[in-house]
Amino acid sequence: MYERSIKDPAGFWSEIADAFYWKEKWNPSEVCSENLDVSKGPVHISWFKGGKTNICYNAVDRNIEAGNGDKIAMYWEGNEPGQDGKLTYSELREKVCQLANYLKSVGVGKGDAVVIYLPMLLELPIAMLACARIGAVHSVVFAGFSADSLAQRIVDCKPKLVLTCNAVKRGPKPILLKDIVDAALVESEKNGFSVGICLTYENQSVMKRQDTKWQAGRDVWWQDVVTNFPTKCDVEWVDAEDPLFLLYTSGSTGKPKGVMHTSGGYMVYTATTFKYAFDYKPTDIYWCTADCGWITGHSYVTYGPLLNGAAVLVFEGTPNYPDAGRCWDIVDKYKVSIFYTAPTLVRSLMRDGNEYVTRYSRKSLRVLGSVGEPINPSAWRWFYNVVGDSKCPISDTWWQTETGGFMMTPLPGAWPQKPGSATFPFFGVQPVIVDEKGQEIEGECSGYLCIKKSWPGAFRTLYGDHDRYETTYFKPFAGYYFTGDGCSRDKDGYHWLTGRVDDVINVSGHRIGTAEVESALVSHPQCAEAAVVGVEHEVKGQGIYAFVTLVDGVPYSEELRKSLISKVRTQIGAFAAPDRIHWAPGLPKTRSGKIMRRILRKIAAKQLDELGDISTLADPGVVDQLIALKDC
Ligand code: 6R9
Repeated sequence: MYERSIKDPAGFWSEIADAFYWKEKWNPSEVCSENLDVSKGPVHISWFKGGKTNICYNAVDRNIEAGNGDKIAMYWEGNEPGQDGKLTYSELREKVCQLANYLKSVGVGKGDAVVIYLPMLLELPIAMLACARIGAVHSVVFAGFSADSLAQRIVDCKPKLVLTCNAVKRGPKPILLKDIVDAALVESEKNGFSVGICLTYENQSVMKRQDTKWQAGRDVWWQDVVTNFPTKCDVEWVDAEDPLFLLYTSGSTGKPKGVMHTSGGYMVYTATTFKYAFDYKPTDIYWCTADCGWITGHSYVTYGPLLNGAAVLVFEGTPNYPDAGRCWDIVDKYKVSIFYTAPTLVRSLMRDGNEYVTRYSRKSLRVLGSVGEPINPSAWRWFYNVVGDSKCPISDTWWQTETGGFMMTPLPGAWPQKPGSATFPFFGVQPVIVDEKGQEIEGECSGYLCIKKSWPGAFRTLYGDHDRYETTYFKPFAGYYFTGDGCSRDKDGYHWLTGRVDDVINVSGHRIGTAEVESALVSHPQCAEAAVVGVEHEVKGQGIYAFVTLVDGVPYSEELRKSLISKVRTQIGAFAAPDRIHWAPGLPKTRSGKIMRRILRKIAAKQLDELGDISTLADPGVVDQLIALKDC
């Protein structure tokens, strides 16, 4: 199949796409059209041009029409054990239609943006599907982002409406989401954009409506309006290349990038990757621990599985609440057969000991999956031997927000695995490893990972900034999509991802731009300058290590350290809080003023005998000062 997908991509993908419902078929001569080479004109990618479809119809209605209306589409397990729910495909369609009808009634239509800031309630995938049904463009913002980050995204995509809920509990801790949204709406208004409607779901088990701050005229209770609408709603047929969603992700500059995915290619790609990479069978119960606020939750909690008619488990809580056995308790409760998670979760549960795992049967498990960062071989082995009882293959799926779906992954049982390797490319994907000059290198090697040719799930642009799209992804190596990752290939042709080669750090599988953290730190009135690097972290993969130069005369203090960290929490979100602040009287800079991060990374990693050549620094003395202050 792989060979065919490369030799005849149009034929290969057309046959697969034929299994979906298209209101109008695509133009057979335009299955794929692309230019990835900036020297030949603007970069563009399109798939199934001329086709008209709807991903919500294919993910929901098509399953009902196939006779599976009574099959469970989604199970919901709440934060507290014992709190649960479920929806059949028919019930899911009713909920989606009611919300879609409400959205239409307030003037949301095709092409309009809707921002969704919700925790993992079923209302989150329902909201995504409702937007897709009427051709609106959803932009889900992970509900761990701060008010400032939410405001920045709102100002960029100018939604007709924001969807949220009043409060949520994460573990033992209540979080007042609506307060965060209120602050974000004030902030976006200051920046010239005001949101007309804030549709708020009353999460009654956590907070009653009378306790929720309210702005009459703007705020509307979900339960008051949505349930009054009809449970049927016509589908808006959209062009294959119409936008489906925007998802903001971090880049190497401070401003997040609005990654844009379109409808047709994304639909075909997420469905196909899901089916093969997890060896999906209709009897499976599938659980992906990702939040819908990230791409994994878009492609592999919502669209990919539902497009296959799967039963998906949505989990609101955290893996160690009430204790470290929660995941396996859930696996047994629902008889989960496919379990897809991140290395950071594996490492953190591994630390808590085997007892929490072996206490549960886990006998329903069949396939395991990993995503977000390279999985280190010791975590891989623990996942395989202890969690999977040495019988479940692990699909180590390498991909990105930009790629829409899996790019490299083992196919369970199809070829021998190597712990820590994402193995080989998925159908239609042609990875190449290039050197600094952009020359492809063959055989056993390591270098920069690029992709030759497009694939249906590829992102089509960065919202409102096609120039940045070309500059970031297509200019570094002419003619290729540049992933931002380093990669090596071994003698058997297996691929080993070695992490980001740009200024992006990967903390617990979350991408964070060093520039974003730096700009949050320097917005502190007592911070003169900051430089952030990633440092190895036992559980999170990478931790955030910040070198901070204070304004002249300000003394170092514990209080100041805390207030710098809290600045990052409020500007980005708690998940981006630095693990270490290292006071820096000065930063190592070249004579042209460029910070030499290479040196900072070595200092952070305590590899002081590997600092390399520091003679090109404007003031080599700063290195000794930094080392002297390492324990401050
Ligand atoms: C899906 C997702 C993308 C970056 C990517 C890479 C890292 C993801 C990986 C992996 C090694 C894997 N990454 N999966 N590295 N092995 N299986 O995580 O998207 O948030 O955009 O992050 O994550 O560095 O470039 P996103």
